[in-house]
Amino acid sequence: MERLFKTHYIRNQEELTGKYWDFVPCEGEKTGEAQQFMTPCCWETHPGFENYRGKAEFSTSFYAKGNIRLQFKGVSHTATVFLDGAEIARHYNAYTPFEVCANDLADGAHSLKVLVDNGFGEDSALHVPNDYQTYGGIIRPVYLENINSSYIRYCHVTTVRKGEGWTVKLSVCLKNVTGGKDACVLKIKAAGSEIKPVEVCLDAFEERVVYAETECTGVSLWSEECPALYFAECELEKNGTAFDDLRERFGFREVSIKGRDILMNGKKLFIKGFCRHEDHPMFGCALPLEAMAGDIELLKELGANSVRTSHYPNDERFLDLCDERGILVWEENHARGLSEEQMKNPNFELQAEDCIREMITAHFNHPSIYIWGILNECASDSEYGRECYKKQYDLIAEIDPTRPRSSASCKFKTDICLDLPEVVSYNIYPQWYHDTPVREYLDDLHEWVEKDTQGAGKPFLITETGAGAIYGNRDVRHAKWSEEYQAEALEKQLTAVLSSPYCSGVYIWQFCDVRISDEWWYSRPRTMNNKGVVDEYRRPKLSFETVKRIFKEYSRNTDRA
Ligand code: ADA
Repeated sequence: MERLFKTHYIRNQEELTGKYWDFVPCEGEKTGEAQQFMTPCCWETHPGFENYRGKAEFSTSFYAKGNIRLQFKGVSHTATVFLDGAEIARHYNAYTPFEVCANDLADGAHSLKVLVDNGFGEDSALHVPNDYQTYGGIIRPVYLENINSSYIRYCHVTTVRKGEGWTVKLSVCLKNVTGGKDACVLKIKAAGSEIKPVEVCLDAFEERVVYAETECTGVSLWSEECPALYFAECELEKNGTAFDDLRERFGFREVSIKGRDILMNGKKLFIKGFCRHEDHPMFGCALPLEAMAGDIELLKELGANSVRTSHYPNDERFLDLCDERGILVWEENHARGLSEEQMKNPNFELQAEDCIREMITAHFNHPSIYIWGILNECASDSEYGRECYKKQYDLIAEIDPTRPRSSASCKFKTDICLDLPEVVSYNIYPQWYHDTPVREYLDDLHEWVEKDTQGAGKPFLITETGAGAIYGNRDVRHAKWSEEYQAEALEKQLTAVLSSPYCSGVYIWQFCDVRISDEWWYSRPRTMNNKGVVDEYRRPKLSFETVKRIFKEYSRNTDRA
């Protein structure tokens, strides 16, 4: 299933992944040698392709007739799509979905080929050698849909409190795939409340957003403790017959900022979270649903109430799980540690903006997402960097003004962007990269933010803190890289942050150990980032119990603000 709930009752949808595709590498010793790879997959998990970087072809075939839409949930990192030999789409970025429509297919078998590239170079501004692995492959599912004349591209739902009830605002995007006018009727139901049908006449190939709203009372709110979910159902009808539909899921909740607090439905959020990469030795970044659900169980067991999708938009099924389990999500666009020079790559602006647009369009309705993040640890200390931050923040506000924005900074007292977002966030590593006592370091930093910047008076989050430990490395000296050292460092870091009167919470770096780009070997034993509280196989380190204990101790700030 595409999501954790049924998205269509009328539109016919077929998963094209979940089966073997032909795989042909285009580079190296095995060039041209066809193999069979189960999809979705990362080729690095296949014998002989563990270190393959470059281009490769994936192909399959399907039966269809008439107009179709292909949905690619994630191809890492550049996809060129060919249908029956003709190029029909190109997309950059592993972590955001894209779609392409094709018209008037003859009744019968059709070939689909995806040329996938995970290479590094000037063309790729966001996927660069980094402290995580850029895998190669069709990493998330692909869907084939039969389309009539027009279809519902997306439906965005916003809930706004109104007195004792709620106003539900909907933006429904319709697209006519044909070269002629298309007159149809849009029917919408939100949380069971029916909206007056809207007549629309779309011009040839027109894409149009239709706005509608309704009032709802007596609904349950979405919260960490009780994550109530509702459906918005849209149908397109012609001559009394429905021919397309889309079902979306949402929650009744409003996020706001009041002074130093982030509120959800008027209640202060107190974040006890983890940064998580999509990574697993058996699957690369193409985790199946069961493995994602396993991670959620471990997060719950640890007492965490939030996940930061470091450093890119996540698989929407993971977000569905967070919606269902009441886990708050900081979702961020794709970028990690880009220098000013890297941000000056001619492709940077467009690729980062596309990522933001695609991320918000696809994930708008997840009630668990309470904040959008951008540009983790990029050049927020330079004038050029600031321009980039400003543009990206402005773009988010334009597409989704309902959520606060932030950015995880490592620029200590040189950050010049703290006036831009609603929430000030810092990644700090006392007790790992330096030995300053944590509280001293934190107080000093926060005092500077309050005294010398326009970040003063805003909520303040620690978006990363942590220490490395090699699984199984126990050491009487409690030296760095031992499990003992990590547990002790996290105890100091978490206690200092969670007991400080001005922090809205903390994200531990990180949930599990992850593979990194080989280029980063010198500072990373095993060419892994070893700061996980569980290792790559999800085996708990000593720090697991430490974190669990501390997260349980700090369950304050849950009163209404
Ligand atoms: C940074 C960065 C993470 C990771 C971490 C570390 O803060 O945001 O991606 O690299 O440091 O392990 O040092």
